[in-house]
Amino acid sequence: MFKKILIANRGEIALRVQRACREMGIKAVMVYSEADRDAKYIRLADEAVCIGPAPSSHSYLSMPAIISAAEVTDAEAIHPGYGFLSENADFAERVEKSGFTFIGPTPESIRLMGDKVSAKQAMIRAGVPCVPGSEGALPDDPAVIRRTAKAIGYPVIIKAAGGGGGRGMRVVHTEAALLHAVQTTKAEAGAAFNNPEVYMEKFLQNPRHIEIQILADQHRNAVYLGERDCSMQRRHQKVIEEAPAPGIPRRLIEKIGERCATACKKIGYRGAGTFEFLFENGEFYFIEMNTRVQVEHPVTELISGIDIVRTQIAVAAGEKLPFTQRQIQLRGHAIECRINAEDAYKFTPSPGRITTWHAPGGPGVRVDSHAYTNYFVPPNYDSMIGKIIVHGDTREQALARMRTALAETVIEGISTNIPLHRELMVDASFVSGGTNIHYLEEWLSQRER
Ligand code: MV4
Repeated sequence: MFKKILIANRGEIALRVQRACREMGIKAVMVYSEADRDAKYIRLADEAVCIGPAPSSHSYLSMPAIISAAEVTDAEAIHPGYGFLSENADFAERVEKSGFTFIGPTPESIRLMGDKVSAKQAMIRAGVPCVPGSEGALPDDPAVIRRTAKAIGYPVIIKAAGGGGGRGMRVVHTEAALLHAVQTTKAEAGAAFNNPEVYMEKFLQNPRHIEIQILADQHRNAVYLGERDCSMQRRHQKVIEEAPAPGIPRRLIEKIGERCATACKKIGYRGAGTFEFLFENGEFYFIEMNTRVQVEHPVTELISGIDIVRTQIAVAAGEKLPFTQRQIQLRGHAIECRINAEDAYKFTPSPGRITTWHAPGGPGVRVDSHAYTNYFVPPNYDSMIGKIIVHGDTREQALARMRTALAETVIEGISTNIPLHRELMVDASFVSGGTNIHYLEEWLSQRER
């Protein structure tokens, strides 16, 4: 096992990975920007290295700064967390070429999944069901583009190969709008991702966002840890996640989960990963794969009893998965509320000093956060300052525990979205379960203020 790992991230996930290291008897090297200098998780570290000024482009996104920090501290491996450089294949490659282990998949896997056209082609070959669409990238020939859309049937969606997570896509409802939409999306994709390739899919109007968590080792073993429902989102930012997904029959989850695990074995995937699906009318359609640990991984940890971060580290060190698919038992229901430093309904960022931080507790309540009383939320980064995650025997119990946890939570000095979560936890449709990806935005637009 590694003796020392460098954690190339900040905030709650940096603390989460640090905790896994401590539990495994591994020394943790934290890197930090000048804006994060005084954070408590930096003081808790075995070693800490300042990697630059507040802007992430000069700190958490600086490959030379991070690799030098690993060199001077003699770390053996680098955990990228989520966001920042976590899905950057060039970073993974430079980490490995510098003699460190990248705690994640190979650069080849990251590259394959980073290009959404090659990801989809790999999944079709591996037997994972995808949204009906163009075979690969769209050609330039207008006649072929028109014919492709006609065959798929309107509405269609044009997506950038280099996009993902909602960036670089355009819905087209009529043939009259088609060619202009393709041209515009191509131009934007070329500018934003340095890759003008686009592809076409049938546009699904009211799907749910269901994702499958997988874990794979370097010995071609792969398992799935069930699904998460991440449909409660606003502008492609998830707000609430839960596991299992309400109302989806277990046999469907088992069928798609097996397909994902088999696909991992076929492509030689290693580490943690997430297969994102749209789910509509009882069918799963693959859209993207995330090659990192995700913000919402704790809901899966709570229902599976498996420590995903610990397993990432173990398999990166070459260990075999310590469980088989048959040994994985999912139990109960988990819900996560992301706590953001922002106005609860206007969503404007609210950085600044937290004057009171009173976290909830009790049975089945987990708080993943680096914040505390007197913590200063820097204005330079994502507004998420932590997560409240609850577990119960049933969804009803998990909801009751989340309501209690939110009622106990006191955060003063900045605005947070806690009031929004309190309202959603008693909303009739959310409480019934199974709302689609548009529900939250529609709820917000109809909500009277
Ligand atoms: C779609 C779609 C409907 N049909 N693809 C948005 C994020 C990116 N991961 C893929 N996205 C979508 N792809 C087809 N063929 C609708 C979305 C979408 C969405 C997906 C998941 C969660 C929230 C969403 C919000 C708007 C649109």
